[in-house]
Amino acid sequence: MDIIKIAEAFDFKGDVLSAKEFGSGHINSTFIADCGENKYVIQRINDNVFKDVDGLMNNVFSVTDYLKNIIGKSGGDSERETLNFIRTKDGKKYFSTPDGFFRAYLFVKNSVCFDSADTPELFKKSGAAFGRFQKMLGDFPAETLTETIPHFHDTYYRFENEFLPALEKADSKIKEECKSEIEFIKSRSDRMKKITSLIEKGEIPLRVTHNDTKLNNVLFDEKTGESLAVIDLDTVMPGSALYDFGDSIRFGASSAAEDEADLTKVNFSLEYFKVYTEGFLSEAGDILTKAEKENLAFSAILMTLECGMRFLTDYLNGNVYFKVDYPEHNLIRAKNQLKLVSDMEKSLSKTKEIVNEI
Ligand code: ADP
Ligand code: GN1
Ligand code: MG
Repeated sequence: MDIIKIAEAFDFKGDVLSAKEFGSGHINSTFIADCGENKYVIQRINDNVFKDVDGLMNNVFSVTDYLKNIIGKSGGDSERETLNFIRTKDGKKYFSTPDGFFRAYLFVKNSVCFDSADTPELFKKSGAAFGRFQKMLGDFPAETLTETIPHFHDTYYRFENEFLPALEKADSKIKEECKSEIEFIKSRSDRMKKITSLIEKGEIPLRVTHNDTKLNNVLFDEKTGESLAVIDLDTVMPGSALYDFGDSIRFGASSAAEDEADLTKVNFSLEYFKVYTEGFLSEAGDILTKAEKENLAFSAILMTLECGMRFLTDYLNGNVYFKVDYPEHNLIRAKNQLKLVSDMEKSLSKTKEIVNEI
């Protein structure tokens, strides 16, 4: 795959001088193309994960157009505060090649992403960024969006249709190896329908949500340290604000990385839970309903359990979904997430109290 050739298919300003791989996500492959004055991000869309590339690209173009309009009206800089996708020279939203599907957008200069929050202030800012993102998309017509990954945060669906079938097919040696994790997940299947059934009953609203709210999906200004933009928009689709809140806590309120193998280092931080909640509610507090607020603390447990179950499912399936650096990577990630679930369960009365106080 010649990434320079791919870069040259896009309507960039200036000649492509170089292009190199970049980023640490588990799904897409990211490259930076240098065109002198301007730099661009190029991504190969993982079409094993995103089956409907056309629908996906229509989503991200329409969401970012919508955001650019809001940012512009409020006097912001729409070239830095959201993604600016660039079409191909022949006007297409992405470039199809035998090596896969590629899309491109402006690289935001002097920006930085963080894989962990060294300070509570940083994590609080990410909460405000995701809360603001939620608020800005409050009136976006949800029915125009394609569901890029159906049942993405339907935890019980994933349990029944992905985890149990993977278990069924796995050989007995692997099942023995993961026995305690399998039991841990199975014994919690009763609570997996909680958020989806609140949506079905109309007790909490379906909104346009991000659905992959890891800290490293917020771009910060390198000079001011302030948040700039929410990125990685492939999973923006109808969902619950609880998914966004819970997934951020899962990733950012842990004392260790998602794949830390030494579980004594993996602890849930109440301090980080508190500051994130403050940040998130400072922006989205006015639009969230009472029922949503009452379930914020629980959502962190559910999103962490779901992610642990997804990692374990992928391990049982032979690592076909998430990128891995070594064969047990997904098992380590699963154990790590389930340790966090235990911690969060023990802290549930405290996290509820924190939400109430805020
Ligand atoms: P992934 O699916 O790999 O998580 P992301 O869209 O989150 O892909 O991008 C990966 C990384 O690339 C980000 O964490 C960030 O460091 C960098 N990045 C992405 N978009 C931009 C941008 N517009 N400007 C600067 N850096 C970016
Ligand atoms: C994946 O692409 P990335 O790394 O931001 C995954 C998320 C998981 C996350 C776990 C489309 O996100 O759902 O929570 O890994 N994205 C998709 O780190 O499955
Ligand atoms: Mg990302």
